[in-house]
Amino acid sequence: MVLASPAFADHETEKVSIPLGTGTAPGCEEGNKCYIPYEVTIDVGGEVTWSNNDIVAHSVTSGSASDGPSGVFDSSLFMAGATFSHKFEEVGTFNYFCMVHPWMEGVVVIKDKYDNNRDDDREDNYIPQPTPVDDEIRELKNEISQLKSENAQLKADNRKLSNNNNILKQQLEELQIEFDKQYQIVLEQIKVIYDFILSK
Ligand SMILES: [Cu+2]
Repeated sequence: MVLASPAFADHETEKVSIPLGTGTAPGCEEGNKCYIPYEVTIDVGGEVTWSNNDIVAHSVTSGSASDGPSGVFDSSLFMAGATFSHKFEEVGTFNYFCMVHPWMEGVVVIKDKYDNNRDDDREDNYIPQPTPVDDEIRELKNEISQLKSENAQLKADNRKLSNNNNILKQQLEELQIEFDKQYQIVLEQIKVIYDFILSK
């Protein structure tokens, strides 16, 4: 079976730029801007090309400034305006740095390629599937976010109820005051009538 997928072709090459000013002084390492992009991911067999867009020579050397060269690839010094390419034949994560400017660091990630020409039973064809644990975690996360939104709704309802309660209390107090006022008026009227009867 041949599955033509142009998506795979997109993962075979990557370009990395060494921007202007990276070699002048440290600073590009803040925000990982010494090699741009800082990290590239391609399929096994793919090629990464670095362009030196700075005005001084740099290197692209596998390893790290602290541990030294790992020996997987090394451009050695290449000049301003020049490029260096390396083809990656093994899966892995390859850190690299510049031999002359140790603050310059980058990463190349080489991924297994889903190659349809291989036998189906090859381990290389393995595509990770979500495990039951992943599903469970996703379900729990959904449940948590649902509970959170329910809780927020309950809080809002509670606030509304307590507001309504305060309004009702105030209305009741006003009614009580009005009632007392009317009661006093009626009492006064009764007293007037009583006095009148007594005076006869
Ligand atoms: Cu450099």
